[in-house]
This record gives sequence, structure tokens and C-alpha cells, in this order.
Amino acid sequence: MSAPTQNAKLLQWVQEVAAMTQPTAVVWCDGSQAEYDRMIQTTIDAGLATPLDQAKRPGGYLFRSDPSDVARVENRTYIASKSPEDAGPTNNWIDPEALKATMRGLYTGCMSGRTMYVIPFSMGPIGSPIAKIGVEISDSAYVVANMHIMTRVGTKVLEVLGKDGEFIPCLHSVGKPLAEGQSDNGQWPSAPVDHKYISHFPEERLIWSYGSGYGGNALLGKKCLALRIASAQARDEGWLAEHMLILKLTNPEGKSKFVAAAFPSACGKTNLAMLVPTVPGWKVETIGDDIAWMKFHSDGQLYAINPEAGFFGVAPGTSVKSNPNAMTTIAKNTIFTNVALTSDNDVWWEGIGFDPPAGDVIDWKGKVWDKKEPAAHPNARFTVPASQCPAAAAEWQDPAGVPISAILFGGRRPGTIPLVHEARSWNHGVFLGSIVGSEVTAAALDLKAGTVRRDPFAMLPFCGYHMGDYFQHWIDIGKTPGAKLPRIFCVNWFRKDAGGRWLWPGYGENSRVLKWIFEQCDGLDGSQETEIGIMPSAEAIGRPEGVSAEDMAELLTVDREGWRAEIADVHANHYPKFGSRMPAELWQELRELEARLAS
Ligand code: OXD
Ligand code: MN
Repeated sequence: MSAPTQNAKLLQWVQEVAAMTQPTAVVWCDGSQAEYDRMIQTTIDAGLATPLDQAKRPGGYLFRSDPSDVARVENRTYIASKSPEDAGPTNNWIDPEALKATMRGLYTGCMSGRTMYVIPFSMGPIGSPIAKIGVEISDSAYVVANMHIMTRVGTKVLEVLGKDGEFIPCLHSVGKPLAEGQSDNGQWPSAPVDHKYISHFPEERLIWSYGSGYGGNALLGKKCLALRIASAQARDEGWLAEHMLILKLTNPEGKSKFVAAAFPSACGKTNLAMLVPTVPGWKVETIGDDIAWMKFHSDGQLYAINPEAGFFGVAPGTSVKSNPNAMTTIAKNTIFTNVALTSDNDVWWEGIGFDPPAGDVIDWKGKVWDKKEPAAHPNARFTVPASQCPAAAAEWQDPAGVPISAILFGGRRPGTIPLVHEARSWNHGVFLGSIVGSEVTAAALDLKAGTVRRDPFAMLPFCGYHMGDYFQHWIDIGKTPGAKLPRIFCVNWFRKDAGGRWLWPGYGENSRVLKWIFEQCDGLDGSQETEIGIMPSAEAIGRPEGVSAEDMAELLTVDREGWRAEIADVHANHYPKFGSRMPAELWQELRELEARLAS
């Protein structure tokens, strides 16, 4: 097949990679439906995909990964900047030349027996001034099909790229060459854990991924390009690449505002982005559920785009109660990975809200489910086009982006952090982002139950450079001349009482908090100044059914003891990690908060 581009840099890179990896064939992807169908058929033929009941779930397919290849591998993810100081204390670092030498060894001959796909893609609407072009080379038809859904793939991208346009090269291999005549034969291809490398070269704007076929490690437009590489570009170019959902909030009078919100993984970003409000007359619509790229326009407003074209959501826990819009979105044209298969050839997972039909359930490992372990892997996923979401906002692919009025930070915090409070200033808001934490359980990580893992701006696994410099970048963004800065809020849907009972029902009731945030941005009064920031009165939020006046008071109180402990932890354990790169402005915010709570 002759190459459909005259871009010299791209042609040369493709030739070099093919010479190193030695595939059987090179295919340039055009992004067409026929190509998607071919990719699915290829995976069915290799025994990797199971078609679901096509009458009930048209275009639905199930994949089961290798049990060792089910999630992002943070300890095999590298930021290979020239100097280790530029990767900082929160990233794994290897010298770029040493890492490349190791990986070239692994890549040599790694595609033999396989087809090498060249996937030109755009993150963001093609041609948007905020969008970026990447080209992924991969030896996985599963990756091609998923990239079709998650990004904008195809010949149009090559047209925009032209002869000498810039693109981010993203090299991926599953790391499992095939011998002559061998096929995957039902075995998800991947490499052993100590051969997996998810590598980023931020100075070169380059990504090399080897040994994993799983989403976050293999769909390189998402975490690798749109967060790790883009965050480094954003620092250099004066914009923001963030782990944030974007939603449109409309009041009963028809006035709309756009909100971006950062939460660590598995804190319900997809649910919030697709929320069905309980407050009458209010409407939430979705722009994006995971990533926001934000730039100032000449009017001084910060505009955001969702660089993705699909949702790669966690299936377990998704139900008609927790997220009806997601359930409708995945009714068709969806790739499921590591969910369970029912006797009537449909999908099932824990927390779907109903029992599976009678007959054997096949678990995510492909065995008849014995009910001792979860039937679906806890990180089982759906990949689905965002255009299928019934709550998609009309502006979701507007190339200009949407003007952001408010930025929210949150995490799972059973204590201390109130339901909502607003930052007193931009720098105070950056402070709140910098101390975001989320509770982990002993089962999830090797940490004491109840321990808070600090996940600044929900970017801990995704910031492509030194986190101290990242904080400074946020402070500097606040000094942009003529900027009409968004207001910054901190929310916590996860408060519990001393007995471990949830104090707040969450889900649709979170619209009460969104309403208060909207009204704060509109200058309506329903707030009071406290030591920790601006907080609503209980009346301004209103009381959901089942929440007592005492619960409400606890949700909206300033827990002075808790905050003093929080400050002590930030002071002793969190900020010192960033050494001399920790901005003075944030130490100052910490000291001022300390003083306000002492008086
Ligand atoms: C994701 C994550 O997959 O944050 O979005 O891990
Ligand atoms: Mn995410």
C-alpha cells in the first residue's frame, strides 16, 4: 500500500520503525467504518473478541485481556527527561538514551508475524486551534478499533498535517511477535510485566509503549499524549492540559455555564459529567468525562475542549441508578473489555443493578463464574463514541471550546473536607488543587486503610514534568494579563459520620452543589466567609430526602481539628517533597490558612 501522505518526517519515521520491528505488512489507517469492521473481524478471527447478541446490543463486542494486563502500570511508566530533576519526585525516571537502548532491543523484530498499523489521529476536533495531531504506530487491531472510537482517526488528519506539519509520534507494540503461521489463537498478546515500558520523552514530544495492550498503556492519545506530553507542552506554551471532566450546566431560565472538574481516577468523573439533576428545572450536559485542554482566548476567558471523541469508562458500578445516560450510551457500538458474559450473550458486571439471567455466567477470565471472585474485573471498561451519549451538549465538539466559569477539585474524603467550599482567590484555589487527596483502602494499595494519598490536581500519575513546576505553572496562569479567571471550588461527595455512614447521597443530588456554584459565579448571595474559604448556608444547598439537619450541619461545618491535622500533613509530608521547586505562593497560602485556623 502506498503511503497517503507526503509528510517527510512521518514517512521517514514509519520506514525506520518498520525496519526495526519487521512487520509482515504496513497498513495506513483511513478511519472508515469499513476499516473498523475489518479490525473487529480480525480480532474475532484471532479468537480475541466475542460478538454479543447483535439484536440486543448491536455493534457490541467483548474482549478478555490477559489477567496480568488489566490496568495502567504506574511502576512501569516513565518520564524520561534529560535531567531527573525535570521528571520530579512523583515520576519514574530513566535516562532517555539508556531507556531507548533497552526499548530498541525489545522493539527489534517485535512485530514479526503481525501487521503494523499507522494511525493518524487528532486530539480535539480536526483543525481546532487547541487540537493536536498524533500518529500511533501499533501492531494491535484492538488498539486501532479503540482509537477509532476514542480519537478522530483518518485521512483528513493527514490533510491537515500536510507536507511539513508537526505531529507527536506514538509507538506501540504488544510485545509478542508471532512465528510463521502462528496466530494469537484466543490468547491476548502482551509481554511479561518486567518487559512492559510506558515511556515518555517530554523534551522530544515522543511516546514509546511496549508490552501492554490495555487502554491507558496502549491507546496512546489518552493519558500518554493528552496528559503527560500535553502537560509539558502546555507549560511551555501557557495553557492547561488537565485530568478534568467538562460539563454544561443550565438553570431553569435557560442560562448556561461550563464547569471543569478534576477528581482522581475512580471518583465518579463519568457519573458527574452525565449527571441527571434532582433540582427541578436544572440540566447537566456532557462535554467530556476525563480530559480538558484549556487556553485563554482574546476575550480573556479560559476556553476548554475535550480532546477525546469517546468514553473509556469503568463498567463495574455503572447502572441505571448511578448513570442512566452511560447505560443508554453503551446500548450499541461498544467495545467491552473484561466484563462478564451472560447465558444470553450479553454483558454483566457487579453493580449493574440487576442479577444476571439464569444459566452460566462466564467471568472476565473466561471461566464459568464460581461467585467467589467478582465476575467482571473491577477495572473492566467500555469504549464508546461520545456522540452516542444522550446528554452530549450541542457544543461538545465546538472547535473553539467552551468558556469555563468554575473549576472543581475533589477526592474521596470521609472526613475533614466539607461538601463544598470556594477558594478565596486564584492562589488559594491552586493551593486547594495542590493538596487534593483521596482515601485508599489497604486492599487497593499497600497503605494503611484510611490513609489519604495526595493526588495533586488528580494529576499524580499524569503530570509529564516536575510537580513543583506544575504548581508554579498554575500560579503563573493566574497572572495572565487580561484574564477573566474561573472561580475555584473544592467538593467532597464522600463524607461519612463516625460510624461510617455516608452523610450525602451523591449522584443526582450533587446538582444542589452545582446549583450553588453556578449562583456563586453569578454573584448571588447564599454564602459565608470561613477560615477555609467561602461556604454555603444549609438553606442555599437545601436538604435531600434522608439527610437530617444534623447531617447537613456536619457536611457544612469547618472541622478545625481535621484541618489542623491536614495542614500538619501537608507541611511535614507533602510540600517538602517538591523541595526548591515548591512555589513560595503555596507555602504562603498554607501559612495563612494555619494562622486563620489558629486565631
Ligand atoms: C482513566 C484513569 O482511565 O484515570 O481515566 O485511570
Ligand atoms: Mn482518568
